[in-house]
Amino acid sequence: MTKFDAIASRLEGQAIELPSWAFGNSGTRFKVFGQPGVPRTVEEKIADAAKVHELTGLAPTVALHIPWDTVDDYAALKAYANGLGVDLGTINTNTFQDDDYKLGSLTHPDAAIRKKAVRHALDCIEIMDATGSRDLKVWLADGTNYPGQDDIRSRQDRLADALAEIYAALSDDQRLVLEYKFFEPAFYHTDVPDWGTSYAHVAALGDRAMVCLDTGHHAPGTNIEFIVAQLLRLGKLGSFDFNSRFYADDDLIVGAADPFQLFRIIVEVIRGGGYGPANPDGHSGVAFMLDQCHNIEKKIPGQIRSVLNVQEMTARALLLDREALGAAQDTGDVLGANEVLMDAFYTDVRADLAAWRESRGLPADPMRAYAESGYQSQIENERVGGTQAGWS
Ligand code: PSV
Ligand code: MN
Ligand code: MN
Repeated sequence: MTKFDAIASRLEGQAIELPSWAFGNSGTRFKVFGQPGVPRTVEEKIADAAKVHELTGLAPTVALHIPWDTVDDYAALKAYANGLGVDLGTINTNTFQDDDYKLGSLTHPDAAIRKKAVRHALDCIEIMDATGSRDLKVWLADGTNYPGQDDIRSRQDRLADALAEIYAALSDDQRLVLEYKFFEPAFYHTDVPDWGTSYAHVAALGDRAMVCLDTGHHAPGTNIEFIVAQLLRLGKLGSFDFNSRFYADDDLIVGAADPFQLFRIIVEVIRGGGYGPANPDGHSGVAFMLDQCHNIEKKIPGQIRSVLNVQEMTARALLLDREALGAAQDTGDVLGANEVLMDAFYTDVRADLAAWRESRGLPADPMRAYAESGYQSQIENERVGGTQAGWS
């Protein structure tokens, strides 16, 4: 049995949730580039996500962002997704694109605006009831631009009260994941800037509140795998928004900027027991999601490449010889321990993965299979007037 054969079964069932918004047109504040064939409806976004799953077997669920993905009948949307072989996943709240939220949403100084933002989250929970989604993801653009603009301490208190109201509306099998980000769109301070603040809030809420770690939301040089290790140790790592970045919140293809960092993160996820399906109680099992935009490359191959990158680094992380690593660590063999880790990282698993995919009835090379499938030209011919992703 090869080393790869020994870990192959652990790749079975790996699931990476796709963001509906990755399929729409996107860009920066300088320019949104339109692409032919982009989805015009939520259903078309789901169809594109289903294509990624069909070719990779890695992406069984699609996250929705509300109100970007608003429909009349969410149960019908779920049935539509199921018909294409995928399901609906995390419901993302959006309290950042309404004039009322200029000074904040859940932290706003005006109670009426806070009430409106809480109402939005409660509406999202109703959507979760219809879609059967487990996770409500809350990311807030709340913050201030200038010192003294608002009382940063009071904002924490308002946030705690609002989150408690939202959390109380969840059913036993639903979770709240609170995403942090240290800057943008607010530039002086944000109200949930770091994992510690997110942790403080979710710990106060209860067992079904967890931290969401978006890999693009840290200061350059931050040791993200350390945060992963700590949150798993505390039982509070709920989910990832994966993407990669060179400078800011670039939302590039995960693993593109720094595959070694992705490897190190997944090593810690496995080490901390966060890899694999959730327990029956649904309280553990870290959700892998993508939060990306494909501004200049085609969307569907961008998503295929992304899930393959995660799979590839997962395979390498699973190959880590934990016994040899532990032995080297215990004897203080600094370079020996580092070598064991690097051996796993440098293992080229691409040929093994291709053969493994084929043995499971999937294309050996999903990127090529997509290029040859004719799907891209079909959607480019059929869809005229595609919509912009909610985020640009
Ligand atoms: C904010 O930068 C963020 O990472 C949040 O997850 C939003 O929901 C998402 O981006 C929108 O793309
Ligand atoms: Mn995110
Ligand atoms: Mn982001």
